[in-house]
Amino acid sequence: MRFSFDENLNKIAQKIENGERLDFEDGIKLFKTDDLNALGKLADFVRRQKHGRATYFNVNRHFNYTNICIADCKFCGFYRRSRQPDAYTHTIEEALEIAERAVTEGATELHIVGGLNTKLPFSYYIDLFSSLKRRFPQLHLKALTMVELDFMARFYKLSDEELIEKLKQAGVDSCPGGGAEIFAEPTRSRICSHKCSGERWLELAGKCHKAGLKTNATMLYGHIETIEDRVDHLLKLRQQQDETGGFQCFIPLAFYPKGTALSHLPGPDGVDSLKTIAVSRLLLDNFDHIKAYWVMLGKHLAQTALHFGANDLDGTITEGSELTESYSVENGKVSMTKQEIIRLIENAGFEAVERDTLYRRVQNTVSRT
Ligand code: V47
Repeated sequence: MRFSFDENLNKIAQKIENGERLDFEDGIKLFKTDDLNALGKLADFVRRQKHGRATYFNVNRHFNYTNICIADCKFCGFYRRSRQPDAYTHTIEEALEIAERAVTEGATELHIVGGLNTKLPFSYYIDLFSSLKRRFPQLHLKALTMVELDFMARFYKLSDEELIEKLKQAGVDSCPGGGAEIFAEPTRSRICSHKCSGERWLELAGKCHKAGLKTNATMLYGHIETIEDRVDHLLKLRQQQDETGGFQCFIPLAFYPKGTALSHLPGPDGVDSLKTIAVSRLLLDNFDHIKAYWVMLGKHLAQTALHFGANDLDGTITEGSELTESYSVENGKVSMTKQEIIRLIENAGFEAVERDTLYRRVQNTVSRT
């Protein structure tokens, strides 16, 4: 039996077997293939070479310190203007209470992001991180996207290096991958004209890596972007990873239109999401981890994505994150128990491994298999 009825995939499979790097044209051909099974098989082959059957998850919680934001992104249903009745900024005390609950529930990570809020003094951030770190030294603070860092450097008139150092000193341990959206113009300006450019996002990620902070990377897909935009995005990330090597994980984010200025769009379907995960695994040959983010994919599609190159399901998350609730396809529900995640992974034929943010195994939580 021939590997694929798509001749392009047969040629790409050969390149992968020979350990050759895929290029832009390969990326386009992968996205355009109709042979989903063969694409999945290729991605699964690479995933098993890297990780075998191990599939990671973590116990975490998201905390969104403010929903007030000046960026006005078309795909976002979370942000508010400061005068809107449901605009909020959490106090440090509230942050500590949320972290306390997270730690009691076994969380090893707090994922902290918020809007670009011009009402906050720089001291708010320093107090936030240093208070959390002082009270919960064992809790990993994965905080602030490159877009927030760009805003802070400009707004508080700090050099990038100075800013990163101050945040590290205050307790930030690593950075999440949000804000990358789609790097290519003119698409980026059409969906988030007030955010920093793709080049700036990558520059800041490189500076974090050089300062010893690991970061993640994302791509928002399924809105107005083209296949070319997606491949361009992935190759720019690959290039940055070649240069500074500090990306831990890539997370394709499925656009969820409800409640946004792009609510007339359908969002990506299941086949598109599986293809995007698989192509990411194949193009990003220098990324160890590809995350199937179940909040946006839905639990069952995220589980299926484990056969299409993903080796991470993200976390238990738990309720109380306004941002995750705004884009959750699970009817606004954003929590899973550890047992539920382990069951999803095992039922897909993989071995569940609880990890911390830096992908170290957490003792006593591996699956039965
Ligand atoms: O930057 C916003 C996206 C991101 C919508 O680093 C939306 O481990 C879909 O980056 N539909 C924030 N997506 C979330 C994020 C993330 C999530 C989980 C893990 C990690 C990690 C990072 O969410 C934003 C934007 O790209 N987003 N609105 C929406 N309506």
